Amino acid sequence: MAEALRLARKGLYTTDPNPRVGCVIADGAQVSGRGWHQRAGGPHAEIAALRDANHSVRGQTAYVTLEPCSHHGRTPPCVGALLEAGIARVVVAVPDPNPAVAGEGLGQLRESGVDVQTGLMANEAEALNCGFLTRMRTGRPWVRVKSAISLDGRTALRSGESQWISGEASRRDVQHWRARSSVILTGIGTVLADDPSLLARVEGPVSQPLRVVADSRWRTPPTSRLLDDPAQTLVAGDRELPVPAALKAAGAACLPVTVGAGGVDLAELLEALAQREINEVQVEAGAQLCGSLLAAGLVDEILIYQAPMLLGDGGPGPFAMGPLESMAERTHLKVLETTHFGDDLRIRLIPDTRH
Ligand code: AOF
Ligand code: ZN
Repeated sequence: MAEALRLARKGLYTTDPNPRVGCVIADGAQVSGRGWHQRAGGPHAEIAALRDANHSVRGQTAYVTLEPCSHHGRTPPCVGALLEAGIARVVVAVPDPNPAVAGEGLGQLRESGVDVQTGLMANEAEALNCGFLTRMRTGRPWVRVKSAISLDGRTALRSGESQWISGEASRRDVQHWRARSSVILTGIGTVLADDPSLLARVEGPVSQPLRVVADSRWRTPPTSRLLDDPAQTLVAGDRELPVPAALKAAGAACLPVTVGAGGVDLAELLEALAQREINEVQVEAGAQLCGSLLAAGLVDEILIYQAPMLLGDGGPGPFAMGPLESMAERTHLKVLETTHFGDDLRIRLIPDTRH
């Protein structure tokens, strides 16, 4: 299964909106076929592994990182192909919550007399497809907030100046997280202040994430760099206000949404993104948007790059939340992992639901 997960990771930047899936077919410790899903519309991991085996795999075991599919999607069902090949045992990391599959793949295999086991390396397989699994289970994408902070917890000077806090190694690492994302979400404040391009700059094939701007009053300049290159940009603004013709003419997709006192209705926006088959959303935005997402309970993961510098009083933190009245109001997080990138420390966290 570790090998199947390694294979699945080869599709990290390209399978969107499909999950990353790997498959190893083995006879005891002898591997006879390896495969992974490369892109939507292409063969699933199981089919690739069956094709890779150049002799009969009858009676052998298939290790798959996701429950084999039982439905006709863009391609025919993998369960049928595994049965036809005479696979005797299937070991699966996680069941597929896709309503078109949802246990039916495992059920059909069992009914046909295949020995089926699930849960092997499930944590690793969950992390690999956090977006796809969350979208299928909840109808909204996985949301990861990325932020670069100083040792004193600030993302900018009081003046707003923020280039560059994290070092080169961190900035290179961020590109990999962008490349695996379906969407990079930012706010109009960041667009007006920094005019970012938000492209994923990595080597090799990558399906560029959709850039999304939360822009209640449709202020995105038609001349912004976001609208200046081949990757797609979607602007979400107030459904009560007219969409500027110049914005559409500049190539932006415009999504009218509900806007309240705090700006764009973020739950509604995320749901609309899930309907467009968006799996992972990476938020690279200012304190207002990140704070609103956190307050609404819409943050699944936080990626912090902490640089060894002090930025002094008055600068913002990653999440605007106003002063707290008591310690009981603090937000608890759980550290998943800490890694060094050059002089910076990368901390990966998730909300701590025990509090
Ligand atoms: C697998 N192995 O490698 C993948 C699976 O439209 P299709 O035919 O590509 O089907 C996509 C769905 O199939 C996807 O939403 C997920 O439920 C499952 N993906 N299943 O057994 C694979 N990529
Ligand atoms: Zn399949």
